[in-house]
Amino acid sequence: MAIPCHTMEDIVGTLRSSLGSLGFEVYPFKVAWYNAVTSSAFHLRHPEDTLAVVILSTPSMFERLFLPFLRSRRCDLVKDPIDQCVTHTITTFISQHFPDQSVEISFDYEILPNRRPKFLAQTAAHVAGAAYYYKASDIPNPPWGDKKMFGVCVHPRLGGWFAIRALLVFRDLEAGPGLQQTPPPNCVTSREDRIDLLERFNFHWQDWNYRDIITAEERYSPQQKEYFLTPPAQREALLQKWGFLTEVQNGRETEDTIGDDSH
Ligand code: B12
Repeated sequence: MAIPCHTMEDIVGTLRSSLGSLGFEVYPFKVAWYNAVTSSAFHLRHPEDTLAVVILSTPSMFERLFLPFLRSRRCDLVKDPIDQCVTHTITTFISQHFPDQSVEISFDYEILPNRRPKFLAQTAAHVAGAAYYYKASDIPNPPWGDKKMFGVCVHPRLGGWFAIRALLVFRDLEAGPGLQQTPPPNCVTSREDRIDLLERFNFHWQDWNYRDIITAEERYSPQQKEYFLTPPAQREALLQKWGFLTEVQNGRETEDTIGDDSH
């Protein structure tokens, strides 16, 4: 039975203790901080003091949550399995723990009809103090001329070994003066290192070296690397090889395996 939570501290504490044990990190921020840096087309349409929370997945999410999710056979292979797992976990968690709150949930992979992402994950991570967002526009006299270079966030403990998964907006909750903005740790300081980082992310992102721009305390396991290095179209075959998928997920199984819920 969920206990209604009403204060920002309760909410953030509940999110941190529960989602933390599944391999997520949780960072609160105020809508005003995000809107202060983005152009109006990307603004979050909520009053400026509204509590928002950005959720990151750390390397251990794969073993703590994703593999058990696959074993629970909730995965239907219609959507990306990781997206499905994160979506299921977060939406279920919010409805069970905060039934009295109106929470708008957005996921990193959601794109609006106008082709814009529902939220700017990197900006949210930066303003919340989670991971510094390094952008070409911050580099004086950049060496690439007018070429469009995508920016990248670096986490002080995980380097690039993480993903930004979701944004929660607690529509009726004001964060108030108890929440003060802390800048994210700036761990790539020199111009040369920032150029190196952006070149790794833009020109060689497939080799994942951008993730090791600083020494990370935690990295993806060999199994997780194998999963993400497998092209999406071949992941179903990989999961089958690992023994996670049975024919039930393709809708072809007999009833005796349905309902085995070990999640
Ligand atoms: C569309 C998209 C792509 C597109 C285009 C990339 C892009 N950046 O536009 C493509 C397909 C190319 C792509 C590729 C990749 N992507 Co991508 N992608 C996205 C996605 C869905 C949206 C990005 C977007 O459209 N941004 C819109 C532009 C306009 O935003 P912007 O450039 O940041 O501009 C804003 C800021 O500059 C801000 N701003 C202005 N001033 C200031 C000042 C400050 C201080 C701050 C904080 C902000 C700020 O205002 C601007 C808007 O007004 C995000 C997830 C998400 N929901 O955000 C992932 C994301 C950026 N991708 C990610 C990754 C990892 C990748 C890949 C490595 C592939 C992969 N998934 O493994 C490659 C690498 C890039 C490459 N070399 O190709 C990660 C990055 C993680 C990180 N550490 O930063 C994200 C965050 C996904 C995630 N779940 O973690 N991607």
